[in-house]
Amino acid sequence: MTPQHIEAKPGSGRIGIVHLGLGAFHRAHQAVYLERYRQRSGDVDWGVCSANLRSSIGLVDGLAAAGYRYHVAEYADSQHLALREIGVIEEALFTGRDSAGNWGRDREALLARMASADTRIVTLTVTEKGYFLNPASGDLKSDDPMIAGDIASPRQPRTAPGLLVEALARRHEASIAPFTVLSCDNMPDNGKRTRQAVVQLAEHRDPALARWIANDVAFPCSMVDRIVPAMTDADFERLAALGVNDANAVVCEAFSQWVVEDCFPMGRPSWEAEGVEMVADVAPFETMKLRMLNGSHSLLAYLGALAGIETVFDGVNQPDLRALLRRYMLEEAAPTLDMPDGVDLTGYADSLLERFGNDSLRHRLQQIAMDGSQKLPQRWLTGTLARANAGQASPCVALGMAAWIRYTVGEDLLGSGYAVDDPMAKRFAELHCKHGLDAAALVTAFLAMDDIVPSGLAADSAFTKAVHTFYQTLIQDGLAGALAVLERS
Ligand code: NAI
Ligand code: CS2
Repeated sequence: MTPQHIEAKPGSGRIGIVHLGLGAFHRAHQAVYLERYRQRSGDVDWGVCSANLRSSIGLVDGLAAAGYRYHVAEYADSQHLALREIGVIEEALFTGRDSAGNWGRDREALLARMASADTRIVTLTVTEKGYFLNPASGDLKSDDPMIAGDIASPRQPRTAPGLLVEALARRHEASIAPFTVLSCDNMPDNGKRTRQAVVQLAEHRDPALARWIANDVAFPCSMVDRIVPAMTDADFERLAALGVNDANAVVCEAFSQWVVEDCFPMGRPSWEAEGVEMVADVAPFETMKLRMLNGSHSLLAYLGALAGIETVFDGVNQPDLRALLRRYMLEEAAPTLDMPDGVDLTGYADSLLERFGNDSLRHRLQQIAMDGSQKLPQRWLTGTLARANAGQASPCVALGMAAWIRYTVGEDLLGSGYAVDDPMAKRFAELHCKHGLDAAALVTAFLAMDDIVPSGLAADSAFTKAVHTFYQTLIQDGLAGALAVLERS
């Protein structure tokens, strides 16, 4: 295979966008759209300063060492690959904790960038937990130690909301118009939720500042989609075989989608020419993607991980799991959606199954299973509550919830252990410790966590009974037994 190879276009060094969360997704999604925009339009002024607030300092320094150039390998399948060199990141900064335990190496540099009048947009991919919101209510978790730290020391912020508040305060004091804040994380109403986090944090500091942010700062919502798994050694070896020795490279699928609410008072690149859908209301697309794509991902992640299945590709190629995902999408997710005319949800479900079957991606189920407490409300539970209120059963989600609860034990059904990576992992461990020998009490305790499970759903006896039944079946008869029960329901 000779891949199509597209070189980066050199920039002018001007930075118009600051990004928080220099992870795999930013490098393979927003940066790629900007590189394509730069190549097509010749406008080299929308350079990016990309920062990591947590992990990893290695990527930040590695990018600098590589002259801020890296590669994105876009695989349609194992035979079709486009290799892009990306050059839009002009600067990379690190504000997290280094190996010596010191915080904020580049914090001042980042805040200066964000406060500069040249910065017109701040984008974010800090994961759902990086907003420090109660997943069910969307309110700021003011008692979280990181947020409490930013309340106590607002001029030395450590969190994304804290950096946004401090940078906006500096602009306000200097009478510089605010930047637009564009969340690119998989959250429902991600713009509104980001505003909520920032305004609620600002209220602790200065109610007038909070009012200014609430009234004058634009927080458009966006729906983002591209499967970008964490890199594996095998991915690096595959690229090396193609002559690409790049420690900062990312592998992803060829498909990419970005739907953005068109509200950028300070201007923006003309992304629409690159296929970005600039719309008035993102909500239907965002909900569709969260419930159908991400909802299926989570279902496969917990059931598959419990059965020792490693990747999405391996799982979706098992006929019973593929059938489960299709049933979940068509019978439990699609009916909860209110889409504009012309959207074919059956076609969408089938296209997702095809994407999951991409033979060039090793998307680990353990990666998707991470942070379930932050993901399940929007992926499964809000839609399931609406169905419960209408008297409709959701057996696939009930099975998924049982699998998630069992997953949080930290050991699969075959006895292999793994780390439960979730900001609420400590609480889960306490519940397992307390109720480990009493499955019914354990399930009841998990369903009573009202910052994850909406109270209306926890009070729905048909749903809770189904979760209890599936949990018992999973531990007694394994995945096959649970799928057999599902087939009969
Ligand atoms: P990654 O693991 O490569 O990067 C995660 C980024 O989030 C890092 O920059 C990390 O420093 C930062 N982060 C984590 N916790 C944080 C916290 N508490 N505060 C501040 N920053 C924090 O993950 P990746 O693939 O870049 O995904 C990040 C997010 O992008 C996802 O959580 C999701 O919301 C969104 N996304 C990812 C897609 C994918 O396929 N990878 C596709 C669509 C959206
Ligand atoms: C996945 C998503 O990690 C996860 O939870 O469901 O990151 C998924 O790969 C993307 O949303 C695809 O756009």
